[in-house]
Amino acid sequence: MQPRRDKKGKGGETHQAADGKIPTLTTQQGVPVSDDQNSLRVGARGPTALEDFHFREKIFHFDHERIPERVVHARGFGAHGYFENYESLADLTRADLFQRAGEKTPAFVRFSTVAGNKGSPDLARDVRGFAVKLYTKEGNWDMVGNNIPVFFIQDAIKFPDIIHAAKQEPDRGFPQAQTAHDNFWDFISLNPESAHMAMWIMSDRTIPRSFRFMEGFGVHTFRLVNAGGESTFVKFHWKPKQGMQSVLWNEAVKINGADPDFHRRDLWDAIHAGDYPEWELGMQLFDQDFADGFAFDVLDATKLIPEEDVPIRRVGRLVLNRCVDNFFAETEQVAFCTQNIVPGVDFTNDPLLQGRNFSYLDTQLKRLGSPNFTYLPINAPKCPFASFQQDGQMALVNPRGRANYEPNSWGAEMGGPRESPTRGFRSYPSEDGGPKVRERSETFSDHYSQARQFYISQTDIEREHIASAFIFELSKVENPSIRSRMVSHLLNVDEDLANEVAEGLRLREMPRPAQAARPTDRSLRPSPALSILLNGPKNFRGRKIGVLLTDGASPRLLGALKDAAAKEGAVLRIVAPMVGGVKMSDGSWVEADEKIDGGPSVLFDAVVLLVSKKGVEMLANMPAVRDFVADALAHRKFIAYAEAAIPLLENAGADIPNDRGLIALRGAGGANSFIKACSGLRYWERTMGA
Ligand code: HDE
Repeated sequence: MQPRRDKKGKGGETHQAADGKIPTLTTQQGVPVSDDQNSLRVGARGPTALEDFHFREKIFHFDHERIPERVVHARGFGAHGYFENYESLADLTRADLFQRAGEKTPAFVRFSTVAGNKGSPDLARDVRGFAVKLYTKEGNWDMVGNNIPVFFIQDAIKFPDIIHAAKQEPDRGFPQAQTAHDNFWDFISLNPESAHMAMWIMSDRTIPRSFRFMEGFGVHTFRLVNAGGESTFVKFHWKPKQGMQSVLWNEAVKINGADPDFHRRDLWDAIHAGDYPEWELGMQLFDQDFADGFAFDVLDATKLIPEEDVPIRRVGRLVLNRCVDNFFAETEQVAFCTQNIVPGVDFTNDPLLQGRNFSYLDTQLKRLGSPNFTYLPINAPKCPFASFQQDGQMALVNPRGRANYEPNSWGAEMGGPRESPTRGFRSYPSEDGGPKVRERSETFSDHYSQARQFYISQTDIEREHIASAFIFELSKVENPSIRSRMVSHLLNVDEDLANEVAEGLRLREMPRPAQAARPTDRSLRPSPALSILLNGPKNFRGRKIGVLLTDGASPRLLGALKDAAAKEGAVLRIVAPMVGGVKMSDGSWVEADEKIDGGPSVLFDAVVLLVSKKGVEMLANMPAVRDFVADALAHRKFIAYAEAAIPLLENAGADIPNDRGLIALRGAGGANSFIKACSGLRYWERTMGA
């Protein structure tokens, strides 16, 4: 950094002046500012003068910095990238972005949590939003999805209810960013259509390790329409090339304290390091015959189609390679709307989707304050666009010429744009008709079969997590009858699960199974694709290792670790007693990334205890060090250790001779076998702890 020649004012305040290289500070009107440290006063100790237009403008603008946060999905993080199409899908759709192999379409993605307010922690147990804006050559296509393929409700008219119930309770204004409270489980237990989603949200899907390690889903059934007007039903999937991974609940709680920005920092760091996350766009394609024969209604957003029934065709990849320049301008102002689709894609009659198509425009107007939000750079199409919409607040793009209506007789120069029967969007002419009724279709009435299918598709570890999550959440519910009602639904899903949860809650009396509109179909086979652990990445790429390093540690071992991690594409972070660094055994210095109190092991996927004998004596009594080791063990992390670290492990209760998740570091061989072991992500065989 250049040394500056700062000046002091009479009161000792710092003044930094513009020069040939540093631009001059001005007002928003462009008037140069002489002093930005002092308001205009009548006498140095007197009242502030009303005519101080610089002060007035600065405070006025500050007072208006906030816009309403999103009513749901308030907390989010966005990044830019592109979608690359693998092969022409012209037989299926006329959507321009799918016509040519290798075609790249600019994209912006915003990940989010649903229930928490803008300042809530990243590791709340919650559904994650996965909203993708594709700036195609024929207009913007917004795929506003989630990281869970089903939803809580079947009809959009219930959306305000489920969201009210999930967010803070209205009398007390808490708890925020948690579903562990009475109102939420009251609503869920009175709405059996939520049973399937309840299983998903109690699974590890709602505590992802990173945005990079989660799937995305379009949820609803959509249509693809080709140039001949033929329609194919489609469900959209985003498959992370990095593989899936979640944290443990005990970790999530601690991460929220240690780094509430854990997910956004992770994405920021990965993109800045050039480790660009990728997802493949998957399509489940099916026709009317399949839809008619499928056991569930494809218009019901509480149901999925198992990948084993309709395989996923991977048609392209989404790469995120650029962080935003300005969080507010891009991540906050981006406006996704489900009704933003392009020629070649169309809606179905899913009542949730139909309702969403109505809702999103409203919410953008409320947030962004003007119908001209479409002209903000993050929202504007990147293809030519022209309409006769005009005026309104903040009209940034204004048509030239005399005509602001059509048809008109002003000709090519002055008359403005015209409709295009060939290129224009045409809705698929589906045959819809019937009496006007407020009625839920009977084909939506099976609430438990797929909830059960999800549960039996999980590994034992994942089932255990689901049961613990129900027990945790329902233990926060004050009203015992709500706890019991929830267990009555679980009895329709799986008796073992219901029993485990009832025991965990110490229910004194087992309720009768909830009355079911349709009995649970127990013949549905497990769908292995629904498990995270069965679909693990089997490598350690993009994961993070925390190395606890002390003075006197071996530079040779650190070098071997660095090489092994780099080969695997993993990141190594140094955690030390002091941030100023560590003096190694050969007298060299290693910079620290974190002081131990700020770098607990929950922030890493695996840890290394690279300490010297003297270092251990100094660390032994530090609570942060004890937690570092004890948590790493309890969270089933792979731990590499130098011999001097043995007392630290023993103090934390490690079973060194039998625990194969503990790897002794002796030279490059030790480092390599540690990194190799890490590809299992966790040493689940360790039975102690969380
Ligand atoms: Fe949303 N949803 N939603 N939603 N949703 C919003 O729009 C709504 C639903 C989803 O990063 C809001 O811009 C209704 C399902 C994402 O900016 C609002 C219904 C799915 C995002 C809205 C649903 C989603 C939103 C609030 C029931 C998964 C964040 C702010 C029919 C497929 C996008 C905003 C971003 C945001 C309404 C249900 C995903 C109020 C009425 C199902 C990822 O318009």
